[in-house]
Amino acid sequence: MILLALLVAMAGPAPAVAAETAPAPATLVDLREADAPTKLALACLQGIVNRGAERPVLYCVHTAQDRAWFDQVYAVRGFKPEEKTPAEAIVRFADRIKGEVLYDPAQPETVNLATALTGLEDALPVTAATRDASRKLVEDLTRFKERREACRWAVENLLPRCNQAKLAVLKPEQMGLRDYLVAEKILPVGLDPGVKEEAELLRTLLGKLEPGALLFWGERIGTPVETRALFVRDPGDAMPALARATATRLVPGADVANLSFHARVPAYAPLRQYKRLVEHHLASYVTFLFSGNGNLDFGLGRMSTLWDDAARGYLPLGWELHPLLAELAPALLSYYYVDAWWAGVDQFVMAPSGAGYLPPADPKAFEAFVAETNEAARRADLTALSVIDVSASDHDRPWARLALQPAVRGFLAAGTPLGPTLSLGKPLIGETVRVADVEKATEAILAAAAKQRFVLAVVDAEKLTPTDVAQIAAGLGRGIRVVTPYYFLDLLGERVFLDTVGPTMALAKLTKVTFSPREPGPDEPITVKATISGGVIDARVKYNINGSPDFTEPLAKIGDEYHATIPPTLRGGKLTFKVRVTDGLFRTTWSGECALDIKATDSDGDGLCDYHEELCGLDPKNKDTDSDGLFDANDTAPLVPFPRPEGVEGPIITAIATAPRTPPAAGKPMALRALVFDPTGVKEVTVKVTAGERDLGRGEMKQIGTTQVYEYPLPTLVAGQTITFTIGATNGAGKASLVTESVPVTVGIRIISPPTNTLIQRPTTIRIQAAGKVALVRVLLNGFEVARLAKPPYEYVWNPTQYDAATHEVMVEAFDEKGMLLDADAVYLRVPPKRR
Ligand SMILES: [Ca+2]
Ligand SMILES: [Ca+2]
Repeated sequence: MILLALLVAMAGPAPAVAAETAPAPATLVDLREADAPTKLALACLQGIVNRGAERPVLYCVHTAQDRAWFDQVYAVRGFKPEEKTPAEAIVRFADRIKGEVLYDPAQPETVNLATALTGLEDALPVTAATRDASRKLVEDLTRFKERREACRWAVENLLPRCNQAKLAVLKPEQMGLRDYLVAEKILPVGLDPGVKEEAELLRTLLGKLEPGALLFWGERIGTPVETRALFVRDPGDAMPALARATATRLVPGADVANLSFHARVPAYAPLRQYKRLVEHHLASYVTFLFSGNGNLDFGLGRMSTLWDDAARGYLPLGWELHPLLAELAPALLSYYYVDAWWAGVDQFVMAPSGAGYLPPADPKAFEAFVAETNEAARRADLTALSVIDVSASDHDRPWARLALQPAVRGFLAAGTPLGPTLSLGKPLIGETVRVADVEKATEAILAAAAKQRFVLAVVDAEKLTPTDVAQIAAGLGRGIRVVTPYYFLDLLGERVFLDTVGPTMALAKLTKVTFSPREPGPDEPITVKATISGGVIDARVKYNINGSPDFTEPLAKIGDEYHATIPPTLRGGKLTFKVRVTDGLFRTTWSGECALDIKATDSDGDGLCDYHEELCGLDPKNKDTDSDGLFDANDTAPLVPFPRPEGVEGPIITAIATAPRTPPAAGKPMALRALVFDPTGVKEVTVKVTAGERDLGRGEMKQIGTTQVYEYPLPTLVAGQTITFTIGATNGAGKASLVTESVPVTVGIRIISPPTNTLIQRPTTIRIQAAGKVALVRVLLNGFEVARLAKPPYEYVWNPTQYDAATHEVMVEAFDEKGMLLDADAVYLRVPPKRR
């Protein structure tokens, strides 16, 4: 039995590709089969021609992933690929080549020197075999017979002419990064910090750079535990220690390519995160963080593979992103952000440790590091920080200073064994479980959750995928809730505060909520301001767009007011929000609901506004960009035609689901929905509903508006039944198709009175109806349990005189005898101001 969630299909297209009016040609060279001298020549040429260009013009394919990025992000965002061989590309850009630099493949360090020189002289690196005598010979590097000698010459003669704010330590065989080195005139050296004399030379070299200089290191760094071990044992001259000692910002990463291209294409969507709200009345919380250990190439390589995993987008997950990607690959970063916006469950955390792999030891450099980290957090909305602690004492710990930065929201300290705590009011937790094996991790999380309420599970991204994590999550049971990193930190902060400070008599009063602008477009953030007096433990905005799941932003105190920014909705429609305040007695109150229309043009009338379609690379004037019959708004891959299932000649019937929830709940009004489409159009859709042998009715499924979703109202269902739907449809060509799906009916609970938004002035009975085998009904007021009802009638008398004049949430939950949550329902009730 497969029931696709309708919401997923309704959520619309996959990310991140867009058409602009005049495509710019980009030369695409496949280097996967090329020899080393060709790769070097092309990477250097790429740096020369992309440097300073308004739009980059040369893209090299070193790996399949390079090709995938071009196709996913650039080919449909106004870049027209012109595939050329390496030789053709050199001819194409011959006028940009001012000479040649001769190097010796037998003396690998001359490759690094040649890279620097081609950057300085706009020359092409050549060997004796590839030398073109018609071009001027700028420099002959074949005189160098020894690595250190070559490096010393480079430090004396090239470094003064090179970029003083960036350096690279690179093995000569690494080609990917070289285009960027050439474009930015960065000197690469092949020094090994593990060799004593070379470490000294490297130390001298780093000392000549500007404070806070970036050090690109062509190696992939290990786990934070390994880094910590390095410092505990002996800092020695390992690269992280050397960078920390010389106040350079280490940027590790082995497979990085095309940065001269990526860095010159701006982000095409706001780099803002959308944070799913989770109500907090369950026992323990776990957050999974996919960690790339702070390597720059994680976001460019391995993460994009994991991103395509079938389970990604269905389970709340955290992903570490290197903050420099906002500068070095903004368009690729927007790809992740737009995609995360669709799914609503992926969140990004700043990779360790902010504006450099490790905070520098030098106090002055550290201040600069802190300011840079705050700026990076603000720029890409990466306000949860993954930090590595290699300090000997609490005094030196980086998070205390970072916690004072306004953009920093909390810390996840990978590799550090540390329970949940607060650092200057900002939540902080160490790694509870390292996830490298499904079974062991499941056991470890269960064991940890028995001891502490919050579990940070850091996932080894090299070994495990989102599918593996979904398997772990399934093994945790209902007592442990998987949440995104941001809400995890918010809940943790609130909990630790309550545990350490305890309830206080500081009562809070929410008196006013305003927002601006009054008529925002889909690309504009919305600022919400609230006036709250008294002691506030937590204040936040809860919002949704067109009935989406709820998202949240915290309100931060600015002057006398509290402010939050709702990110741009990216689509037109109705935005609704409420403000929730929790005070010192852990009482929560809600504001009334604010609703505003986000005005946006939808030229083709498919339900997606033009701005939204442009973001996603769709044709705003064609409701079915790939002509597969499925409108863009319903198409999860709107640029790739939907493959017609074998043997199906009539319309494609998919995303069969019951609403408002699947599986259907007993005793509640329910409807059946299906997405039905065909390139020739759909003529008729009918359904037959049965429970075992019993006929529960049949009829026509009606199209909802002009969407491709068809609906049929269901009779009242009984828990324990299995319902079978047989849907038939015919298309414009008269061909028919038939699909059958079965689903069991589960328990349903609902509040039958009073209805939501009722004004409550005197003690009022909340009447609850539960259908099916229910062992327990819980009643929660503003998230806190006020009653447990073991048998019907399920009723609770609520006395509003003890509550503030505000909107209050009443939630009911049904559990089975094993304590599994079966269903829930909620209403909002208003208490008017009291008369004296
Ligand atoms: Ca449209
Ligand atoms: Ca389509």
